Formats: sequence, C-alpha cells, structure tokens
Amino acid sequence: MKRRQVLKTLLISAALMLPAGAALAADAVKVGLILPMTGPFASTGRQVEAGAKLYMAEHGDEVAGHKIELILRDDTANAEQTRRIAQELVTREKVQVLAGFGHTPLAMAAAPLATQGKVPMIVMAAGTSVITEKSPFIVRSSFTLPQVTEPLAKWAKDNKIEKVVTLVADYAPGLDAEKAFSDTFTKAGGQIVESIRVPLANPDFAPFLQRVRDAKPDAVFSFVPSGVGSALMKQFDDRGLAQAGIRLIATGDVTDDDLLNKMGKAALGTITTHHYSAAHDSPENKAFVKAFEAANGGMRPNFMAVGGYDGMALIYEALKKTGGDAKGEALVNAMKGLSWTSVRGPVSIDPETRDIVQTVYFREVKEQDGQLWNVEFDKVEAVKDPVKAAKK
Ligand code: VNL
Repeated sequence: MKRRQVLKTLLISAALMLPAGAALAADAVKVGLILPMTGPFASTGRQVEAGAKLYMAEHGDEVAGHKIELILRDDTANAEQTRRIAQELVTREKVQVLAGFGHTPLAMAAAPLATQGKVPMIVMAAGTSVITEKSPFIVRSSFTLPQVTEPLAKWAKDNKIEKVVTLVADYAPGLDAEKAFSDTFTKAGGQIVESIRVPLANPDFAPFLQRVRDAKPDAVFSFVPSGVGSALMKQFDDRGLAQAGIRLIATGDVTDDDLLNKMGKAALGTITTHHYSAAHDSPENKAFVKAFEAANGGMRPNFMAVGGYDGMALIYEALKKTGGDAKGEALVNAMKGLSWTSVRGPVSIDPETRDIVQTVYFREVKEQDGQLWNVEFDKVEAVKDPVKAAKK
C-alpha cells in the first residue's frame, strides 16, 4: 500500500471507531434501587440505600468502562407500588439491574418483571427461602430465615432448653423461621408447646407474651422483621418473662443493630443467630462500620446495610467478569459462583440456587464501652439455604 492510502485507511477507521468508542464509554449501567424509604419499613430502606451508596463511594462509579447510575425509588412497602415501579424502571428507564426489595411481598411482586425483562434482580433485604425460585434472574445478597434459624434450634437443645414457644411475625419469613425452628428442634428431641403468630403491622405483643407466660416454656423463640424488635423487647421486659425464668432466643432481626442501643438493659443476654453483627471482629468490618457511621451521621450499620453493600459488590464483580457486558443472562451467569470476603465474613453465590452461602454466627447481647452489641461467640461456616438443599 502507498503511504497516502495507508493514511486514508487509518483516518477512515479512526473516524468509524470514534463514535462507537465514545458511545461505549457513555453507556451507563442503570441500577434501579426499589426500597421502602417511607412507611413501616423505612429503616430498612435507609440502611440498604446507605450500604449501596457507601460501596459506590469506596469503589468509584465506573466499572469495566461503564458508569454505574443508581436510580432510587420509594415503594412505601406497598407491593403494588413495587410492581409498578419495577415495570416503569425496566420499560421506560431501561435499567439493566433491579435491586433492593425491603421485604418478601415486595420481592415477590417484582419477580415476574425480572423474568419478562430478562433483568437481574438483586434481593438485598428480603429473606423468605422461596424468593429465588420465583425468577431465574434473582440473585440474593441478604440471607434466608431457615439458614440462620436452624443453627439456633440445635444450639437451644444442646443448651438445656427443652420446651419452646415460637412467636413469629405472621407472614412468609415468619412462617419460614417457625418451621425451620420447630422441625430442627423437635428432631433433636425438643418440644414445641405452642406456636404463636403475631400481626405484621404494629403488633401489640402484650397478649401474646401473656400466652407465652402461661405456657411456661424454657424459652421463647422469635422472629420479627427489622425495625420491630424493640417493641417485642420492651413488652418481654414489662411482662416480666425473664423473671418468670423464660429466656428469649431469636434470629438477629430481633436484636437488629439499628435499634439495639435503644433497647436498653432488657436486651442484655439475648442469644441470637445471624449472618452479620456490627461487632464482627475483622479488619474489613471495622473499616466498614467506621466509614458507614461517618457517612451517615453516626448511624450504626445493620444486616440490611450489608445486604446493600454486598449487593453492589455483586454487580461490580459480575460486570468485571463479563468485561462490561450488562445483558441480563450474561450478568446473572457471572454472579453464579462468585465468592469474596464480605464485612460479614466469607461469602459465595450458590450457582444452583443463586442464594448466598455464608457463616452463621451465635451472638449474645453484651455491653461494651457503654453500648450494646451482638457479640459473636461461635459460628457455623458455609451455610446454604437448608430448604433448597433438602429439596435436592
Ligand atoms: C424480611 C426478612 C424483612 C427479615 C425483614 O425486615 C427482615 C422479609 C424488614 O423477608 O420480609 O428482618
């Protein structure tokens, strides 16, 4: 080729490549974050949002050549709103990822839209086992109730608790927790003397706790969603259940780090199992808690914040793996099998169920430096969602 020709070819190819390249760099990956920012689960929305935002502040807003754009929408914890917002985000905003989902009915409402739109849906908060089976595009960064409950049922039987009353919020995750506890505890030889379900919205625990008192169990096992635990704790104290020799054991949702300090001395000694404590002793978690508190006016992160933080980690790592390909199937496939060191400890995404595999910790509420903490004293590693494991 003559020099002039070479130059011309180069100029033409440069002219052809430039707009394409410019378009690629400008092509933002939009993440629609749907959360209850107002209403009864607003504390969950606030925590998840802060967790997601902290991850982006620490890791930058560009991954594999794409800018990451977070679009936050408030569903007020109303499932019809979740569905409508998810639809609008997928069809009009053209988001490539849906994320958030503050409680189970909200995640269930959005699942069909993830499937129809082939859009990955990151469940950062909700914890009912069945959720991930509602769409092949769902990946979960939170936990499942059976996952954290089974170890507690075993612990109870091993620690001289023979008779238990279960007391759970009357909706899907509560029923999951009730079944996981009852099945595991009775199999180990324990006895469930009564199973009580309390309304989800503004429950008055007093009459239910009176029933617990009358049943005279060794312990009451409880699950109530994040944000509700302090009301339960207060009533447990007011009714004098501890003085009557009845222990409170619970999932960590009850001694939620967001509220724990306000619960006061009544919470001391409560044994719980969960996947995250703000007191988790690792350099990653110490840095996380410090940065989170600094960015949020001193608010302590709870497990919801970690669901948001790790949900963003999932999106970032998957995009790196696909080299920036944000198509739904490619992204979900890239998420399967991912593993990393979370602030909660080692985690991975089960490639078969798209649930998170993680350490479950045993904790006791203790006072340290004038504050209340869920202090870990034992653990079970690499716990999968046991409901799905049993189906195989
Ligand atoms: C759910 C599970 C919600 C655990 C929670 O708090 C929670 C849920 C709002 O799946 O609805 O702590």
